[in-house]
Amino acid sequence: MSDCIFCKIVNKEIPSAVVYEDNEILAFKDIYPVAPVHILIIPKKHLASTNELEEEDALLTGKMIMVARDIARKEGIEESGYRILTNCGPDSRQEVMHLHFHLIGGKKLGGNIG
Ligand code: IU
Repeated sequence: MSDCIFCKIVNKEIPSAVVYEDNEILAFKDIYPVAPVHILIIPKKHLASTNELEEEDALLTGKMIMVARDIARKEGIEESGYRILTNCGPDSRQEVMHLHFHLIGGKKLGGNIG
């Protein structure tokens, strides 16, 4: 999508600190990290949020979680723990309308996610 900032990051029109890339998935450091490890895992194809997922995307989203897990391992937070979360829609405060999973860790996280 031409006006989507994450599509521009996928297309390298906007630079990002890439930590993982394959033909379907890109992972890069969040520009406003809330924890020592804060990485966004996104599908290269444009999907606005989980609301747009189709049956055929089940493997893709499964791979995104595996990528997050592998990055957590590389970042050394596998044992200390981490969160993988995605926001969907206004009540969740989703800001970027391109599906993304946040991988957050590297510190003791707050107990309230609601
Ligand atoms: P949200 O789930 O849509 O609220 O999260 C969007 C995230 O994208 C947020 O943590 C931003 O800091 C992050 N981000 C980014 O890493 N690079 C950008 O160019 C933009 C937002 I715009």
